[in-house]
Amino acid sequence: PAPEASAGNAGPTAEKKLVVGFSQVGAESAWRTAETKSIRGEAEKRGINLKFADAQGKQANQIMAIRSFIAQGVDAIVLAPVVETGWEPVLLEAKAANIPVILVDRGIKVTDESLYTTLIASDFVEEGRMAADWLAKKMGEKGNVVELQGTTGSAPAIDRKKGFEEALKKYPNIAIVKSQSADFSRAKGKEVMEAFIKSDRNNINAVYAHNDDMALGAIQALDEAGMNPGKDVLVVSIDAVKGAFEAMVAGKLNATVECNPLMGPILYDTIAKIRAGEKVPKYTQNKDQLFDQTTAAQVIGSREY
Ligand code: GZL
Repeated sequence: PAPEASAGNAGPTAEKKLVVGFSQVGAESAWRTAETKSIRGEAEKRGINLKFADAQGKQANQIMAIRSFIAQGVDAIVLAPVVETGWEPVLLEAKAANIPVILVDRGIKVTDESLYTTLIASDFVEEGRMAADWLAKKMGEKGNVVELQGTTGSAPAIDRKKGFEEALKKYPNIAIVKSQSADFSRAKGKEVMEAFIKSDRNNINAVYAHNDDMALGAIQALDEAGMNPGKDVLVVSIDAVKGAFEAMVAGKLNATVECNPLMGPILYDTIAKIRAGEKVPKYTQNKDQLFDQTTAAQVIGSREY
């Protein structure tokens, strides 16, 4: 059958459409949804043929998607890796097929760094440090913190924990008394917080959540237990999604560190440079900043995600 008429194949003179395969982690949080929207929306805007695969949080699905992109002979592969390890075999196949791999939002651990061209992501260790320093001051540099970790084995969960603990070394009277993964999801954040409350409600002065979705779940649990989140129990998290600003305006969340998900434009600019044979840095850091209740009300209207 004749190829369907579309702007992409207006005839032999038209430039061939760029074809990009994107293996996305899943749809576990508002941040993730915003990232997907940015990457898909920008492809649309630029007339790029984006093949999108949602892995529902499973590395095996991401590996299958990458294999399929290789079989289709895409021009570039974009990967938001759910965990840090286990990528060598499939990335060797992409390298053998001479298809550049661009990592977005999370890094990986590989011995051979040539297995990916570049990483565009925030510095999660720095985010953890920022959250800890802000919380320590707010707590008067003393008290007990419970921690809701992100997805086990993921770069953000490992590094946000690392940065938080590193900064807490300056505050010997603050202790992390409980720490457990709630997989970056609101529902699990509520569940794990309920368990923390059940086991030791009188020894919780603050909550550190690796993302806003888990923090919002924890706030729900604290509210239901009558524990006055944002006042009697401080809550600090990371991402700075719209829901976090709403919770700060309501006085239930105390602060959130922005981790920008709007990767679309910088991603396709980077792919264009790679295809033009330009040198791109191995790592491009997205800049982050902390927001708290002092500015939440005037900033919320301008938030893009
Ligand atoms: C950070 C990203 C994390 C977000 C979470 O770059 O990988 O995963 O902080 C998301 O909200 O689930």
